[in-house]
Amino acid sequence: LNTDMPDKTEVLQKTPNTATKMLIEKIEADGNETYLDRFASQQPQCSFGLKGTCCRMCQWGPCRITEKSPRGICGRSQDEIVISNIIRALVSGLAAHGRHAHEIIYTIKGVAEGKINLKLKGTERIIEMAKKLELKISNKTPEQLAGEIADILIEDLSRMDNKNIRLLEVFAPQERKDVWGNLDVLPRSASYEIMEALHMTTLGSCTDWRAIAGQEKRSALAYCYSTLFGSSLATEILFGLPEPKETEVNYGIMKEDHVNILVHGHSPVMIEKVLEKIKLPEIQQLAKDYGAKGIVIGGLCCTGTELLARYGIPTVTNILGQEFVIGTGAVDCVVVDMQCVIPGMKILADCYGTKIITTCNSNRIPGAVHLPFDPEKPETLDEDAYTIARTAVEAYKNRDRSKIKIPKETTKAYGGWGYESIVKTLGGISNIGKLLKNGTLKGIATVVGCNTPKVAYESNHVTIVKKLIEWDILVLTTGCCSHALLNAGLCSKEASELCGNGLKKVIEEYNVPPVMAVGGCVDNTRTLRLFIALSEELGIAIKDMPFMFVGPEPGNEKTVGQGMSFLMHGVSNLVGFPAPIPVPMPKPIAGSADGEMDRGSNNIADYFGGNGALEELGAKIYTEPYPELAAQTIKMHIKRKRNHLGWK
Ligand code: MSK
Repeated sequence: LNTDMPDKTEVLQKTPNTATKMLIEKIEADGNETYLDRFASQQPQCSFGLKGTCCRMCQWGPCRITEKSPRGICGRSQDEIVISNIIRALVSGLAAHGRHAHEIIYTIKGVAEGKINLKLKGTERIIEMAKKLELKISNKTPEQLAGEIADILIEDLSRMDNKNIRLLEVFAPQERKDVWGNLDVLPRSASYEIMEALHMTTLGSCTDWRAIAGQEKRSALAYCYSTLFGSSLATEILFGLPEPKETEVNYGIMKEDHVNILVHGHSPVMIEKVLEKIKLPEIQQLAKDYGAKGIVIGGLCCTGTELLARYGIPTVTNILGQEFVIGTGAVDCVVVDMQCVIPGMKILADCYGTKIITTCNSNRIPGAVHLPFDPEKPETLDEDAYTIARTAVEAYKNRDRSKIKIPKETTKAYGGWGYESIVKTLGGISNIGKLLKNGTLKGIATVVGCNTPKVAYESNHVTIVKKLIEWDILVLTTGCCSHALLNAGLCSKEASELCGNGLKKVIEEYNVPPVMAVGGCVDNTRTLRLFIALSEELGIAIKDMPFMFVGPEPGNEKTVGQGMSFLMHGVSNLVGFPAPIPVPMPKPIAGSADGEMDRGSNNIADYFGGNGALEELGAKIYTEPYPELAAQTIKMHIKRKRNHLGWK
């Protein structure tokens, strides 16, 4: 694989994102570097790291597995090392989403107790959850109920005794609960499973890779129900249910004669307040006093998709686009909260005079202005949000006008879908079931996840999805993938011309785009809820439905848990790159050392990519880095499911 890695020239030729081509060249001409340069200087990447056969879980090592030395110093086998690396990546992602959930849930508590000056906008979700959790509803205000729900969600994050995660009990389908119960992988809480996963994989602990794989399943369920469901539902309690919005997205939404403020990260609490302050006449006037015609807000990564769903605020780009957008020289300020803010962005921000403001104590950046939000110390929230709004606008006066070049591209988008809005717009669950059964829609794929420098920027996302919609497969998307698809115009009704006849009919009849952007990375739960509801409606287990999870360009450790969450529900995965899950690879890694194994661990590769997972969960992981072949694999998978059901 190392020899196949794209260089800058190939990225320029193959990326479908026309707006970034000019920026890649501009940044280079300005004498600055991006991830593309750093990626090139990292080649060839360590083949042991790529296969997960390097063990760094004690201080005797690092140990690497070869034919000459098939065990680590402590005696650990390649199977134990590979599975330990996988589970450690998964629980890092679980910790990240857990920290996200913590902030949102404690914000609900603060609002419910009258300590945080925000309103709970999601009454519908509060009532639904109160009923599901069997809370006494009569004579209680939505705030009281929300406070009680928050307490349950906190317990789901932190429980130490042997009880099940409550959200799993109330949202998971019975068929799956039985499967997980029989496998003995029902989790207690996010915190407990992180602790246990790290404990099992430290020096001198568990040496049975199957037991560690069991803990991985347990951790994946904690990930899914405590931190994904927890964050996503709590955000809906706080800010209301998402409603689809028509808007324009892409780099061209920024304006040279306006203050351009970008918002970035995952947890949109502080930014909610900042938006409120930006609307104040005195802040608007301040922008005019500095000579700007107005203020533009643009979204990056998952905070961006959150704001698109709630206010129709345009999104601009994703994790690997965050440097490109700084290279426009037109960004006055980026307000960041947590996760996926790469250090390279700050390096470029210093080159282009962009101010960075950090708002989360977990995400400090040297040289940035730091005004953190802490839901347990909310006293200065309004004051800090005001300072952020003012500081961002003031940055406009220092802009170096000689370095500005904004791509012209803007793209129509119809994004911001949620579970309820999808079901309602498509005529109800039973109607969606009918569309699937009669073949108008051949299947549903959730295509999600980060970008990877291992392919030309955004190329795998866009190539795969164009094929899927041509074959009448409805696509739901989140996170950085959704930015690629939004900017490529695939989340607009105009993309109907690229669709097969069935999907075209659905677009016309129900006024929906072929690709529905359903939020940030935690909002994959919206897709999961749709899969669960459809399976219950049709009386068919999810594992037998024509669904697939697709992660073409995995990056963050959080992506391991995303795929595993769907796998646990019986939804097969198609991932673009094997590491750190060493499923059977299309070809050996080039540049491997003499005597090095072609695959990290045959046992684990065979388990996840073969009969092991299939027999236990009814699903498996396919790996395919080449997008045309990946699309074919998805098509064949969906076709097999339909044939099995006797659907044409
Ligand atoms: S932001 S986790 S790079 S999707 Fe959610 Fe994008 Fe992946 Fe971060």
